[in-house]
Amino acid sequence: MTSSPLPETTIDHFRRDGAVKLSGVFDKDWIAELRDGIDRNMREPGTYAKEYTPEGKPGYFFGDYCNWQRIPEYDRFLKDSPAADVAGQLMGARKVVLFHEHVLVKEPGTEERTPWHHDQPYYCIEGTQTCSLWIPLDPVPREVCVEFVAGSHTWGKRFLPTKFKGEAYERGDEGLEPLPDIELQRGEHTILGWDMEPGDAIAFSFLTVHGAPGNPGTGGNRRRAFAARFCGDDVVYVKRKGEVSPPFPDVRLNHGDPLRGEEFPVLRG
Ligand SMILES: O=C(O)CCC(=O)C(=O)O
Repeated sequence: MTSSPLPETTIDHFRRDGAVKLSGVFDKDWIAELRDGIDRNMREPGTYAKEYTPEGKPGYFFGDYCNWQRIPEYDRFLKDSPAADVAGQLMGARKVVLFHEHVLVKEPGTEERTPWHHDQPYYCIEGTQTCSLWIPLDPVPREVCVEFVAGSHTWGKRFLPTKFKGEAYERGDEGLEPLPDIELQRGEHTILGWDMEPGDAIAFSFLTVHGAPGNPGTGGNRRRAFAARFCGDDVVYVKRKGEVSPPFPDVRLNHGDPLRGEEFPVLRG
């Protein structure tokens, strides 16, 4: 589905800051579709599902990805909602390819942070036209929202990945450096985050440094989020020396190939 043209200022802010809030881009039917999909996903977790909350701790932090081929609600959303068109406009891309979807649920009382990180160094892709849409399915106040370091996608840096449980990857790719302590340096950066309602989304580049607090769950609020990840014209598949996530074990592309095939459907262009 095509979306209305985004305001020029929204596109400019996405490119300048590496993250921008999009207000009211998905109607209530698409939000209901994704909520149904997450219900199904949590009832029937996939091969990669993770529970990040340690035994005995309050709340529940659940993550899973690469399930769109078996969860019809995700498949419909990714192919038929305005998401791919929105991402294409932001990236300035003619072609929009689905990379994958990622679900992150923090139930009320969850204490675990999502550590500060950026995504591209552990993704099996390279290129500049990248866009994740972080789509909350519950009201998310600013203090619970994912946060972004404005402009960090232009730092020209590649940071060592950190798993969501906080530990480093076993084998990082070559040439990666440790991420500075963003929490300690908060005052030195412009940190972006927003009050979010269902229907809103945050678009961000795969290189933008981001992290998220836990979810105290004031008023019993869940924090269900669906992240849809898209690539544009200049993105290619790469074989990394380090560990990648998602692993995509069945992909048979060569280093430098455009993304295509069953795992990476072309959604536009
Ligand atoms: O939802 C979260 O806690 C983190 C989101 C995130 O890291 C991502 O979508 O890349």
